[in-house]
Amino acid sequence: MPSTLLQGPIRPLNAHGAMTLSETTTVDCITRSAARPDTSQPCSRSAHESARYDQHFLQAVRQGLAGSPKRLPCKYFYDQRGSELFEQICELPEYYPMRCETQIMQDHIGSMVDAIERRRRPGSSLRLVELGSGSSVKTRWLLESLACPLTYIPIDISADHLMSVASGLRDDFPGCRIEPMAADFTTPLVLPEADDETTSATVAYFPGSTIGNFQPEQAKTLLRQIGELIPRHNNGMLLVGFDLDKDRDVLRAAYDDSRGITARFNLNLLRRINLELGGDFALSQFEHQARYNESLHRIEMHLVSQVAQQVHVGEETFSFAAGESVHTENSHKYSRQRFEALAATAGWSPRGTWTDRQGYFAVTLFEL
Ligand code: AVJ
Repeated sequence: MPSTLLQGPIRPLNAHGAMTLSETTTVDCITRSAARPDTSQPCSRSAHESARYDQHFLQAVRQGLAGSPKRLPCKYFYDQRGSELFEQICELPEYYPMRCETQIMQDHIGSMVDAIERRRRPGSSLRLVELGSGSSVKTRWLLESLACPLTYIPIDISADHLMSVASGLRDDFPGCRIEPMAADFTTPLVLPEADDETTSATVAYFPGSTIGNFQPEQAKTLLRQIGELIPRHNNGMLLVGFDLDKDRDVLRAAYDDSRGITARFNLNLLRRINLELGGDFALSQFEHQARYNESLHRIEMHLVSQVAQQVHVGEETFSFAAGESVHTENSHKYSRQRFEALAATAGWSPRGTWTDRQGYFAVTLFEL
């Protein structure tokens, strides 16, 4: 059953040829789990095998380094090494988001589930759809607490990892239907047909503050697309985690830790270009910077060229001035009000918000 879902085509929702989120040139990130490399391709390739380069990655790098200011999309952070470094980041004392969100799920799962259950017809089935499910760690609290019948649809671009996570969940939650879908959630998707007779509600789950990687306009488009996944008559809900605006020293430390793990994570992007696209970046000639952009309420990660230099990627040459930066990531921080206003423009109304004791992070339940 799930294998047919995995192999099935991902049909675009908008038949009018409108630009989808993933096609716009300004999109700079999708979820870390959605960005794992295609494991059907070897990781390092010689420069002569250019036909085997990841064309999307190559195209993004060419375009990003040719532009001014220079930038690279953060979704490419997460090869094997990058995913490991991100896991190390989550263990750092300075990096609070993962710990806070986990604490929120642990402490408030009861009232979150009550708020969701109130919207389902008694005895009917509920669908839980996760965008960029990765290892489905935080989802386990929901799967343990939501009533059956329950169908869980984890969506992730990394098909192999998705299948192994799904089989683990089937063992641990025999009462749930697990229907994995290998797809890039930033493209418009169509969910497998729900049995309308028995399914009375659908909850989209979007944890991890991945929403913060999108600029507000893109975030709005994505939130609207999530709403369009859910059939009109089918009580649509969205449970989303986002990072709250806070003291800028706390923010800066979270993205520029004293052990230099975040710096390595950022520089890994250049290492990856060297390995996979035939680049010759000298990593020691670039410095990691985390800047807090006050007016845009976001942390920006940059790689700043320490000297005037030329770098090659395949056949192409890119010139860097001393002090010139490559902008690699945005991580937007919201107040509750600003996030709710953004979601409202995409048709969502808040029904409950839960935060950690410090008020660093929030999880909000919205309804269509
Ligand atoms: C995985 C997108 C939530 O923005 O905090 C961590 C990525 N970047 N340190 C974030 C990240 C630098 C992270 N997200």
